[in-house]
Amino acid sequence: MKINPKLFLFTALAAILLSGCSPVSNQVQVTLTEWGINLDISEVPAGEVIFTVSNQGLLEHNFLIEGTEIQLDLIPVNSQAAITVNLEPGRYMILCSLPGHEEAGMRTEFTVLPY
Ligand SMILES: [Cu+2]
Repeated sequence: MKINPKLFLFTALAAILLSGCSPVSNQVQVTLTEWGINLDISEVPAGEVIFTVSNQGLLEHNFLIEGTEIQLDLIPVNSQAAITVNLEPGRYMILCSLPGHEEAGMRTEFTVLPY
């Protein structure tokens, strides 16, 4: 196949421009296991944030953002739950509040960037 150099350049430029202009994600994929909380991204812009929380452990877990009212109650094994919240800029702790779970490692930091 012959590649048209002009078309190639245009496509490359378009790809660069599009990636530069795409909005920062406000969706966070959270994975719960024994004993940890993993986030696919640890920073989001302020405003609406969608957390999708997947329990890939062998025990039930919950999801709580320390210092807020934001909480998802017990998430069964092999299930996922989602919550949409509004967050002010700042640093937050995400944890599982079941007895002993936070101490065992189910705690992680999360940053909401300024407007
Ligand atoms: Cu837990």
